[in-house]
Amino acid sequence: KHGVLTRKSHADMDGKRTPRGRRGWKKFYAVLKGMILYLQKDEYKPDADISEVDLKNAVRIHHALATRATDYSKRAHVLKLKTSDWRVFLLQAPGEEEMMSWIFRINLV
Ligand code: I3P
Repeated sequence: KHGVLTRKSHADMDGKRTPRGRRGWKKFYAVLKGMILYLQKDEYKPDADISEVDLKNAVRIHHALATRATDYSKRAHVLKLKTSDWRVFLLQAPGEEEMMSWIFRINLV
């Protein structure tokens, strides 16, 4: 599965709130492959190598949990992704259906 997702980092690996200066929203091209959600700078190219920056932004979603971000109301179609290493991301999808589809696919892994 792939598509545009806009990401906000809410908590880091230590479980603490992501500090100010790193809490901004950033748009990515998301690709879910196996147990990894790649958040890429550019559009998906099936045969292209993954750049170093894109690898750094990749999120392991094994044992992660995706839910609708019911406690976040500033933007619409936002899901909350909690990873097994205690990170928390807010991910905004382009629409409601897309958001539901990402939640379903992430939790299926
Ligand atoms: C953050 C940025 C985010 C904002 C966040 C700010 O600043 O303005 O858009 O979240 O507020 O800290 P920075 O880019 O310097 O990290 P919202 O869009 O949700 O308001 P927050 O600290 O209340 O999460």
